[in-house]
Amino acid sequence: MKRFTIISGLLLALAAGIAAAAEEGWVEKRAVATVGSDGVQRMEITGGDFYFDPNVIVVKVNVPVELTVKKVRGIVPHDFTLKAPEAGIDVAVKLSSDPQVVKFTPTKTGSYAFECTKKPWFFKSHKDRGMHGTLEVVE
Ligand SMILES: [Cu+2]
Repeated sequence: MKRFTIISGLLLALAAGIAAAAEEGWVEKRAVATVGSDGVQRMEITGGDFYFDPNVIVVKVNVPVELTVKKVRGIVPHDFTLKAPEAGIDVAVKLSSDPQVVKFTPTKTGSYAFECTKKPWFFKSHKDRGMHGTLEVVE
């Protein structure tokens, strides 16, 4: 009887672990933007089902940023949304397989979240399925 309790306890813990992993499949993909000879830091970001690659992007403060955002082929619509008015950033673009360039200059150091805001009715949001990341603005 005692053994049965221990085994069912272990199975419960295992099931909980699997459920947690399925809920959040987010794995960090960090990239540091390089400053071009024209003084602009550039980065390409690809969105897919349900991720951004990279999903942690490091940029320098007070240096212009150009993000090239695009979507991998697929029928699911995605967007790239980064609202950080305190740092001079206000971005919301629908992703397409044609790359689009987003420009801004971050004016304040800090970590700013970006995400896909899509949420089909009765389903989990794309953000909850892993479509989110962080822009790290550093000195
Ligand atoms: Cu999405």
